[in-house]
Amino acid sequence: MSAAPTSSGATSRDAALDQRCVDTIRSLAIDGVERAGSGHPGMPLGMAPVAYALFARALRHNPDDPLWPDRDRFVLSAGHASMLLYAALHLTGYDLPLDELRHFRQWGSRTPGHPERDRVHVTPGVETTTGPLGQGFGNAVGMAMAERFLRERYTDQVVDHRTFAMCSDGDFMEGISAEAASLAGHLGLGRLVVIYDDNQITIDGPTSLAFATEDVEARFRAYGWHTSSVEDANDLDAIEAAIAAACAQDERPTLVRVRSVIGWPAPNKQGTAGAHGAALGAQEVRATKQALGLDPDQDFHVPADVREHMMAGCRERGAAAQQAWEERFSAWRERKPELAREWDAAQAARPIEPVGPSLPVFDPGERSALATRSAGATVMQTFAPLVPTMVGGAADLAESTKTEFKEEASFTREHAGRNVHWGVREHAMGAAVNGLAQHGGIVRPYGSTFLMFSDYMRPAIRLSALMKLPVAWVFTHDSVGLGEDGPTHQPVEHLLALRAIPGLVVLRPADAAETAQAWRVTLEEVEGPVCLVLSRQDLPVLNRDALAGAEGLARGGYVLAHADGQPDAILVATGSEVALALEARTTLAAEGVDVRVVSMPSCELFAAQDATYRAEVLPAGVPAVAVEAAITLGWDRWTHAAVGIDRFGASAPGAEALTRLGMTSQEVAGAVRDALRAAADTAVA
Ligand SMILES: Cc1ncc(C[n+]2csc(CCOP(=O)(O)OP(=O)(O)O)c2C)c(N)n1
Ligand SMILES: [Mg+2]
Repeated sequence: MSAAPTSSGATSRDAALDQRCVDTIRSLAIDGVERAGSGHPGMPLGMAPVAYALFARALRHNPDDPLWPDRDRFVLSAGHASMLLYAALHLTGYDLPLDELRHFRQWGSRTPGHPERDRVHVTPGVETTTGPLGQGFGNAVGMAMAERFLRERYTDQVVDHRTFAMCSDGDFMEGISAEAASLAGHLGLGRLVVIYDDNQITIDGPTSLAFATEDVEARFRAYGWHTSSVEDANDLDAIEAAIAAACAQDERPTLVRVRSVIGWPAPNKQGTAGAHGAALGAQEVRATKQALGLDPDQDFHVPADVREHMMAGCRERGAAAQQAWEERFSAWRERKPELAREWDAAQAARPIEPVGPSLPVFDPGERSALATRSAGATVMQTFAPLVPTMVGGAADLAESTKTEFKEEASFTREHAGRNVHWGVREHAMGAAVNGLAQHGGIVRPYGSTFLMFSDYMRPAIRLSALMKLPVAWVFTHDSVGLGEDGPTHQPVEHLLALRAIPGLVVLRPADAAETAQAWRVTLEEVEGPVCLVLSRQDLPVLNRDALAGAEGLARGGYVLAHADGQPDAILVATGSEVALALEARTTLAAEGVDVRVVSMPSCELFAAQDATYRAEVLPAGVPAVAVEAAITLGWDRWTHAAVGIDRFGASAPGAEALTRLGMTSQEVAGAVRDALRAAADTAVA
């Protein structure tokens, strides 16, 4: 590799100054890692010219207003290279002072390792990066979909930007990127430009260990991408030419493969896995700076001309680009007041108007039983006009999960409709839904599949919670009650597994009315991600005249059925088991036992209520029994005993599977009697 950029194209630029900028990125990155004593110097050293080409030239961004809606998006999928991003952000004038770089990876700094995007953007300029390789690539696909959808809806007067991503070998070894690339190719996301750091090194050594035969470019071409390559990461002109060519593509996404040397020019570590994930060491840092012609005694040093060139230049260009957009945007607002109103609501991730008044009312007299997935379908149609930029779909199960907007078009290559056909690609769906939300302007993007397949998208669900993204995960076929498909399809541990994710709201409505409320709460009240867990089988439409109204769902758990005064016992049930609890209540009432039934569609929302409310619903000292067609682990937080299914299910008609696995009102009534006996024994003892 050459020590200085090759000059393959005539430019009016000051090549020496460009080189100093690139090398300043390099030196800041290795200083940050060195000071932290941890981090990843290899990719920042190798890919600094690409970061420079992007941040100082190609990206249309305004460091003084990192959230300007029409900015280009940049995703560092290989989030381990975060010092590369921090150095670029600092040098281009974002509010990320050198002191933050000095506190790389330290508690409370704005320069964490693998910076995720928080709802409020912890680090200005970080759209997102990812820890789990491949997720960021999927996010970028979602962002490009968002741009496409919004451009079509609001015209390129107001939406006209690109999504760039930087990926590593690991990103492309991960299967999720195959799914996401295939989808991006299918949709022809021409505004997506992905740069691949082909340094032929991963943690365990050279890619020849495990990635020798794969031709990534050929694979992407097969997906329908445009590809190009740059054979020397130090060839700034070639990089810029490749990016420019990518930006000229509007029909197909582009992969630019850049051959780099990890850790270049660290004399002892370049080209080896040793440069990937550990500080270089003081001697090697000095030697690297010397190789770059920098003063080895200077730390976190930014030459004045570099600062002037990168910072002033980017801020000036960014401000001008944003200003031009603001003018177009104001003119558009005046011409299109209705759309502008919609835009404002969408930017705030909210419906145009409250959805409550338009929600359907389900009358048990008209229809006595309805699957909550079917109720969900009806509810979605009623709120659809109030969230015109809500986009989503199922992973090839729309017929089953019933999550389509009926009167709306599909999201295709030709037209960005609201119904996305994700294909059988749960991993990519998860990451792209997150990307749709990260982009902004798309209200509650959603992805849907069977509850059991949530396992295939768990990393994305986890990241949605970590980043507090306003997305909806709609999971149907929520218990062994789905029946004949058998135990591979019957979720038993999934509710608990989802509840274990901090910040994720899991909502399992008991009937049609609760399903309507569940969507309302999702669209209007919960800031972060929500899992809607719905039944395949019909459930009784509860007679709300004789019971409490479904609005109680907003508090997570509420008293559904209860005689006045202190009950003898409490049944706490979720989803399909609420009807079972009501039956058991009737049985026990005939025996003189007064049972309260609490519907608990969301443990998280209930836990967030104040102690007084929680004690009203679940008074201390009253034996409480949980009922849920799933493993019982976790219910001891709320109840003294639980009726559930602590084993895998079995292939049988749904009703029989439920009965044989103990989900009967007799079993539930028996558990209440046991709990009352246990309480009495304790009292005597
Ligand atoms: C899903 C996932 N698995 C494993 C890791 C741990 N990990 C971090 S980087 C990396 C691979 C490093 O190779 P590459 O992606 O080529 O990055 P480079 O070293 O070239 O910068 C691995 C396995 C991860 N971050 N995410
Ligand atoms: Mg690599």
